[in-house]
Amino acid sequence: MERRDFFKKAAVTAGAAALGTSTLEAGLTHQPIDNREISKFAFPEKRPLITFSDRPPLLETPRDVFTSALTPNDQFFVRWHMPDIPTHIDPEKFTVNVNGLVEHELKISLNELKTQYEQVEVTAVLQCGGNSRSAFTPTAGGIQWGNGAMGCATWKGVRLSDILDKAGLKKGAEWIGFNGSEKAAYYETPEFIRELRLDELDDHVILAYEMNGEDLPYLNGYPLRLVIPGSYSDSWVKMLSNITVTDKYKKLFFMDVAYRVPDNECECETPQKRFPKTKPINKMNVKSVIGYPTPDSIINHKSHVVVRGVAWDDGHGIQDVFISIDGGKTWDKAILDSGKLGRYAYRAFRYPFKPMGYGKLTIMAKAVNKIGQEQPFAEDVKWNHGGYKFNGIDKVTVEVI
Ligand SMILES: Nc1nc2c(c(=O)[nH]1)N[C@H]1C(S)=C(S)[C@@H](COP(=O)(O)O)O[C@H]1N2
Ligand SMILES: [Mo]
Repeated sequence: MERRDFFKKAAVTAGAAALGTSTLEAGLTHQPIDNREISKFAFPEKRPLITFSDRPPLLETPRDVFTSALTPNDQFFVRWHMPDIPTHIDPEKFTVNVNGLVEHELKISLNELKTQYEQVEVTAVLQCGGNSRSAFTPTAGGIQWGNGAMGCATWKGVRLSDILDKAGLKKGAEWIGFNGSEKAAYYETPEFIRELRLDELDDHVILAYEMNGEDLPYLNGYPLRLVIPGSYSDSWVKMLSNITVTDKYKKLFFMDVAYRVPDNECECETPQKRFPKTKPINKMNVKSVIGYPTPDSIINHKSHVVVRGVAWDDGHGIQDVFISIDGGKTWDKAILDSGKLGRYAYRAFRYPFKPMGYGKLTIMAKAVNKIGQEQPFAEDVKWNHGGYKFNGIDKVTVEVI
């Protein structure tokens, strides 16, 4: 196994923006949700992507990538909270540690993970809870993501439950904490730690070392990350170094402050009247995104156009995707792919049609899942101050000539 060195890779990537430099403006620029600029710089193992910040790296996938059910690793979005990410990881020496309320503490090497546990695969959507945040009005605090803080990959690794079985849970074990390997830049900033209830974790939760048949890219959490199909990716801890089992929930910043929505029926509030009680964002709601055409597409009158995109939910499964080309008055069924990637994956859809008019044409997509939940019109999505869980009907306006 080769030693992985982020900077070596950086050196061979033309025009690479290495970690630790700050060539781009940080963060919170408000670009329109649709036409976002792709950076001239590329990070190691990545193509140029929409770049909000390079320290920490915040990279969004452009819309036109969402025409097929799997997202290529080199175009997969990236989100880190802390700028100080390890840049050298030795796969021979790396271990993930399991401790706390367990019978046997474990230090598992990558090699042991790959040889001493059953190897499993799951194709699952990884979506930030703040994906599409820029569609909220008034503006909700946080990175103003367009629709590309998401992707779908086939993850390979071992079941978390198999590891916990090997460690043996002690009586009273109720919570499980996961640490990433990166450090906060200032001592006041909390480290990236997530806690989950043991009874929320089912057999689909894995520790993954592979993504779409390759080692995880550095920026997506090499060498090991948590994969929780159906849940927002905020809990999918990257560069996983430590797993601690406890009897008590600890008040941690990322659990108790971030990634929460109002704990009421509509999960909503107003900027003037914030709802006092909150709950974790947890499961994903039903959503779809159009990958083609894009807002800069020019299409020909009476030509054969195929609208393409992806739809997903938290694992109930997609029943239908409907397309409207008359501003949402009438809807027609799109054709879905076979669904053979499983219930946690994107369903790719396509919808062939001939544009009969001229000028501006708006195309909308609406997904419905197997339990009848459907996307609301974007205008009807309820506001929350964190800007989480936006799932309004997607629309793209093109020019017909
Ligand atoms: N160690 C670590 N894991 C992390 C984070 C982080 O900052 N550090 N961010 C989380 C958030 S908020 C998201 S959206 C996803 C992003 O995963 P990606 O960069 O592979 O797309 O990682 C999650 N896991
Ligand atoms: Mo996120």
